[in-house]
Amino acid sequence: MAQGNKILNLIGGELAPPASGDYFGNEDPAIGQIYSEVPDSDEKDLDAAVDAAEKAAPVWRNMPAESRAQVMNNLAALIEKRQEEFARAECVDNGKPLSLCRNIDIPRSIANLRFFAEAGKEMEGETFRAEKSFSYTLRQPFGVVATISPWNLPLLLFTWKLAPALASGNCVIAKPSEITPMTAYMLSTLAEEAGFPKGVLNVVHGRGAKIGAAITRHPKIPAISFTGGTVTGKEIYGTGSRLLKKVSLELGGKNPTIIFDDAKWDAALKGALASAFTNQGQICLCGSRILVQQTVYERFREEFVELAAAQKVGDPLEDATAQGAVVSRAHMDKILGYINLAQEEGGDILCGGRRLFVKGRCKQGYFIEPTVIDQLEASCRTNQEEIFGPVVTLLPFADEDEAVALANSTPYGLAASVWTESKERARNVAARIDSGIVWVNCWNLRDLRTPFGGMKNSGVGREGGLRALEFFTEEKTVCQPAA
Ligand code: TXE
Repeated sequence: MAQGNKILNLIGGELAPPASGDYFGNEDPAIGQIYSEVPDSDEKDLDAAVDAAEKAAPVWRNMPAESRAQVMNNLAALIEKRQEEFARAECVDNGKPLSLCRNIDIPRSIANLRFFAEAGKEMEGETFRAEKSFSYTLRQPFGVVATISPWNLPLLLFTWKLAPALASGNCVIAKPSEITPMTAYMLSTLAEEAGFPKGVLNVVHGRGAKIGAAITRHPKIPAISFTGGTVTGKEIYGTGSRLLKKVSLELGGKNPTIIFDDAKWDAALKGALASAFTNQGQICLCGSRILVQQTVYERFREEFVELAAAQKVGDPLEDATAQGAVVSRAHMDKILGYINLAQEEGGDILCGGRRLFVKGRCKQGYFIEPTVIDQLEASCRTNQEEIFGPVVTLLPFADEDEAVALANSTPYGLAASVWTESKERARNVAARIDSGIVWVNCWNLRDLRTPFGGMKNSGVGREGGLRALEFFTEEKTVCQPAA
C-alpha cells in the first residue's frame, strides 16, 4: 500500500507527501528494523488539512445522518474485506500477536465505525414547555475537530475517536501515533472509495512534539480528543484550555486486580493473567497491581507465577504466540528501567525480569519476559507509576477496607477488576473504588454504549456511546414565546 514503503498524508481527498518532503523511519519492533517511512508533517500540512476540512464542513454537516452513516458503513465494509491485510499490518507495525489483531484490533475497529454510524442517527435534542415559552435544543457539530491517538491499539483507538467525530457531522484532522501509523494510512486510502467527500477525513502523520503540538494550538480547531500518556495529556490540556478549546483526555492507568478468597479460583487466575499481559501489558486498562487476600496469597502467587512463566513469548506472526514484542526500543528500555527500579526498591522478581532474545527472524526484536514482582511497598514508585509493559506486582491485603485503600492509593483511576463470589461485597467495593470502570469477575468486557474514561490522573471527560457524540457537538437552545 505505501508507495516505496512511504506513508502519505490524506489532505483534501488527496494522498500527499509532507510539504517539507521529510520522512522518518518506522520500525517493525519484532525484528528491530525500519520497514517504512512516516511523513514528518508540519504546520503547512496542517493548514492545508484545516482549509480542506473547513471547505468540506457545510457539505458534511448538512448531509442527512443516514447518508453519513452509509459512508461510514462503506468504510467499515472495505476494511472488513481486507481484514487479514489490516491484521498483518497492525501486527508488523506494533509487535502484538497476529491472533490479537485478527480477534480484537481489526474487528473492534470495524465495530467502532458501525456502532457510531448507527448512534449518530440517534442524537436528539430536548424540549422545554413553560407558561410563556417553548424551547428546544439542537446538537450541532463544531465543523472541524481533531483526534490524536496512541500506538498501543493503533487502529482501534484511531477509529474509536474518528467515528463519533464523523458521525456527529464534523470534518476531522486525525493524527495517529508516529510509532504505529500504518493501519491509519491504509484506512485513509479507502476514504474516497467509501464515499467521503474530499476534506471530510484528513489524516496527518508525524511527530507528537511537532504536528501534534501544532494541532493543539491551531486556532481553527476548537475540539480535540486525545488518548495517550498523562504527561502529554497535561500539555495538551494546558495549551487547549488557554485557547478555550474543548478537550477530552483518556490517559494512563495503574489498575488494581483485586482477588478475594471467595473468588472462583481458575477464573480469577486466568482473568488476572489476561489483565496483566494482554498486548504485552500495553493497554491502559491492564491490571498491573494484583491485590490478593492474605488467606490465599501464597497459593495465588505460586500458581500465578507458574502461568506467567509459561506464557509463550515470541514471533508475533506465529499462532502459538501469546505475547509479542513491545512497541519500540525506547519503550523496552523504559520497562527494563522500571524492573531495575523495582529491585532497587526491594522487590523480589518471582519470574521474568529480563529482555528476551528470540531465535530466528526476531533475534533483534524487543521482547520482555512476563515479569511478576512482590515484596514491594504500595507507596513505592514501581507501584505508583505506569510501566505499560508485561510487568505486574503482587500485594497482600487483609480485608475489604485494606483492599479498597490499596486500590485507591495511586494517582490514577481508570479501571479495576474485582474477583469475588459475594454480590454484596462486589457492590460495596465497586462503589468505593475511584476509577472510571470496575469489572466484577471479568476484565475488558466492553459495551460500546457505556461511558469510558478515567478519574484523577487517568483523564478528563468520558468517551463511549452518546457521550462521545456529545463531546464533538455544541448544544444550542432555541427559545420562542409559547403559542
Ligand atoms: O505517548 P504519547 P508515548 C502511556 C504509557 C507510555 C507513556 C508515554 O505509560 O509509556 O504514555 O507514551 C502524540 N502534543 N500511554 O510518549 O506521547 C503522539 O504523537 C500533541 C498510555 O508514546 O502520549 C501520539 O499520537 N500530541 C496510553 C499521542 O500523542 C502529542 C497509550 C500519544 O503519544 C504531543 C499510550 C504533544 N506535545 C501511552 N506529544 C493510553 N492511555 O492508552 C505526543 N503527542
